[in-house]
Amino acid sequence: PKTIYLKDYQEPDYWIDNTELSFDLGEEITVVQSKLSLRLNENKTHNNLPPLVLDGTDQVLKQVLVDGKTIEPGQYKLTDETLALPVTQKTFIVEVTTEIKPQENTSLEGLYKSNGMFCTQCEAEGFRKITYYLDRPDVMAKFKTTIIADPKQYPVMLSNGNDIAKGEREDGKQWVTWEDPFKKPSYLFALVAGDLSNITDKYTTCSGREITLKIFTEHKNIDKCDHAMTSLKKSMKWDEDVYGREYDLDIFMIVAVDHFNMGAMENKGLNIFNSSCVLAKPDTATDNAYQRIEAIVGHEYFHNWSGNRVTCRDWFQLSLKEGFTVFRDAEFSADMNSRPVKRIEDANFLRTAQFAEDAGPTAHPIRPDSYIEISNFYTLTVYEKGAEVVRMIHNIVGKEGFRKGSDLYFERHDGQAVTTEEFVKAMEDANQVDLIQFRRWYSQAGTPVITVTDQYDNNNQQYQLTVKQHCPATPGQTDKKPFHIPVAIGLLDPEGHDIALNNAGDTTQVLDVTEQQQTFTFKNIAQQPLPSLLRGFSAPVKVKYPYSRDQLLFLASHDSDGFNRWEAGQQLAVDILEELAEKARKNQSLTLDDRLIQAYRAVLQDEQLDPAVAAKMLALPSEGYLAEQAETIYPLAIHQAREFAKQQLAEALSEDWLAVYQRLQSDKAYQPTAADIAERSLKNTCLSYLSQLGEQQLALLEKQYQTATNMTDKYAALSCLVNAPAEPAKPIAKTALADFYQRWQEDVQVMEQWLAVQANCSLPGAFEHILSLQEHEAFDITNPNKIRSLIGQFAMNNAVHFHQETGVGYKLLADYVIKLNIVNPQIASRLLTPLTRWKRYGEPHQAQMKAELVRIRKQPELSKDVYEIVEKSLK
Ligand code: B3K
Ligand code: ZN
Repeated sequence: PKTIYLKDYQEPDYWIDNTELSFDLGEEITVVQSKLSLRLNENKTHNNLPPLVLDGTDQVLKQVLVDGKTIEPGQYKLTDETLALPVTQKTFIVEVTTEIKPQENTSLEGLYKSNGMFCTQCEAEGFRKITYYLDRPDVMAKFKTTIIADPKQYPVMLSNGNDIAKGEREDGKQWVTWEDPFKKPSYLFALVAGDLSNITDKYTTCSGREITLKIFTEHKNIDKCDHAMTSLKKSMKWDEDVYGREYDLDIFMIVAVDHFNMGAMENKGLNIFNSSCVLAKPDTATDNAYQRIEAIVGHEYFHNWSGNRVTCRDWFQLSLKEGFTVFRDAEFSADMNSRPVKRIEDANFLRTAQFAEDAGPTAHPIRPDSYIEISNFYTLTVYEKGAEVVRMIHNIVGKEGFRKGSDLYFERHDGQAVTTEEFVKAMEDANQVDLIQFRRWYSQAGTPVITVTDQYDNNNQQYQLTVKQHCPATPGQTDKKPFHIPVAIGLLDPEGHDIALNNAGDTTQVLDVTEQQQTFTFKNIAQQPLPSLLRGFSAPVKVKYPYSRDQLLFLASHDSDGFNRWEAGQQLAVDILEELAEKARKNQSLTLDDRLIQAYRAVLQDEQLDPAVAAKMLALPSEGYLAEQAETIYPLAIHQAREFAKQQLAEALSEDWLAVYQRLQSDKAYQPTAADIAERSLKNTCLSYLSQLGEQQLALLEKQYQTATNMTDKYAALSCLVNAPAEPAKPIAKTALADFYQRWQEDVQVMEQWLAVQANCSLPGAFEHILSLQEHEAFDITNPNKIRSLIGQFAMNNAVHFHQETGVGYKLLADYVIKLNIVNPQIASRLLTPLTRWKRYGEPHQAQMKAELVRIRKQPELSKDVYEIVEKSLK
């Protein structure tokens, strides 16, 4: 397989101005006809007219015409991936007829079928599986699409833009034509045809235009669309209020599809969603699902400007649209719900998963330099770290400055395909700031580590912070230049109050760290302070400062920065858990440091605390986060240490858990509001500790399972029952799982949850049970959600069983990678992630994980997707 480099980017030889498509959808064969108006790219110098080289795969070419004249097979050149045509004019029309078989397309890329309905996924390079085309994001055309199908099976036929004509053919088939007035790259094309219901609503934009909103699903799911519709209207309003961005077409449509490789897709005017990211009702969806739906509906909607109106020049620029849009959706969620909690969740996720990616064999900058398969670059780095980079710019130029910058960006580049450079430039130009050094965040991979030391001079009343930065080497990048890191800090006096850092009385200051080592001096500091570092997680870096456990305990109860209060508690827990894990590994006896119990007690007894924040503060760092912190990972020791701490906390604070649990009982009707979600999350956190307490609390779990009137509470109880260590819990859990299945076996989304709760169970015997679930009716290897629920959850979140010492967990995962390599390469390559981290594990894990990677590499016909990841991991 060939590597593509950013440095080789060249504009295309030809542009496409207009694209007319027709799809005759059939059960055996689908016939695709395209008519493209082409024009020589005069920006480039050409000696003579170069051939037109179109991208295309997995289709049968039936006919080619140029300016109405047939091109015979001898005159064109066809390969597995391209069709080259001779060119004689500067502008010309190409007409191509091809045949495809969507019903056999299991890659879920291009045109495929899901539960009998036709749908598409074109980003990044799926359009070339539909027809021959210049399938690259800098080629932007106006699309007109006609869909022809049997109206009995496919009464609903949708594409981008507005429907402008429809009719019936003599053979009884129906046709409809859609026209999209906005130029777009092929990756934003979409088509849907099926027997669907919809809910309809209206939105009046800030300039008074009325937009029709529609959400389409299979008939049985029509009662699950309301939350997505509400979320859509909130998103439209928010983008007007915060960014001044108005919707542009007269109709906006969302379609829910069961078979989908990722969360959703922002096709112009016709977003296609994984049904799990759009469908919800109180008795089948959890609070998590409700919040995820709001975030993803927002994300895809926001792409209409950050991605569609202004798109990417090439796929190396992916973070231009994704980093920016993740930042936008995070701010939207923060505005709709709890801001500190959203920040805690995002930082926690980044530090667990993205930091691991940045420290592994597939580390890459948010703007990568090369790729083999672009699908492999829809990563946490491009998305989540990309969003953090945009957030840093936001913090550097301030809220108003950022708005000036985004206005300038949209105004300058509307209708264009641009690079991350244009984004940074607009921010600079609108604010007269210098982001030269800051640009290194786009080109250098790896997580910088800042090491902070301090010195207090009592005589001069001066305090000094010395900050050193270092970024570990990543593949292909050994010498890193210093980053521009905005480090927000505060200083606490011995009573725990913030010290004013300047005459204006500011108590948080951003230090612009730009050098390898820098010292910052604070004057008029009356007593030795305690620093609160990287407040609000102001940069995606690791911080090292030699806090004692007592100091962390102090910060956890006094820091005025909500994020850092949580963070201090986490650091305290990490420090204690690391020591426990080390002892567990050496088979020494374990005792829990009383300071952790004190910290938890303080949170439990503080009735003023926002319950959402309290729930976060009462959650131990995940095994994944602890693994990320470790020099060498011993997953079983980490698990043992964490379970021990959980048990000790449950016992030591049993009365507090129960008191808070009881205080939060409520018979309010379910509403997914921030306040209610917060209370449920604290209540169910208490329940999970109570579930550690053996027989005495089983009745409580059982009661919540049976009487819950919403899925959040029901699922929390189910999960606690399934994971309760006490022997008498086993039969109750078994009955609950069976009951849950009986009740919701017809509901696809609930069944995903049912598989996941079992895949996550770390109790003895759970692995055999997981193996048996592969044969269960509720599982289906052709459905990515089911793979993620059972196999993905098992490998990512069930360390004891995945990392068991016989290596059978690794083998299970590798077997799926091998099967999916043929069926669905994108999912295969994603699933592989946990194995790629082999170098960080102690033995016997390391050798066994590597052996499975080697076995995968030996498979015949490795897809580009899997090949690239395996190859990089074994280097
Ligand atoms: N842009 C799509 C992701 C497409 C992934 C293709 N392999 C969803 C999103 O980020 O909004
Ligand atoms: Zn996106």
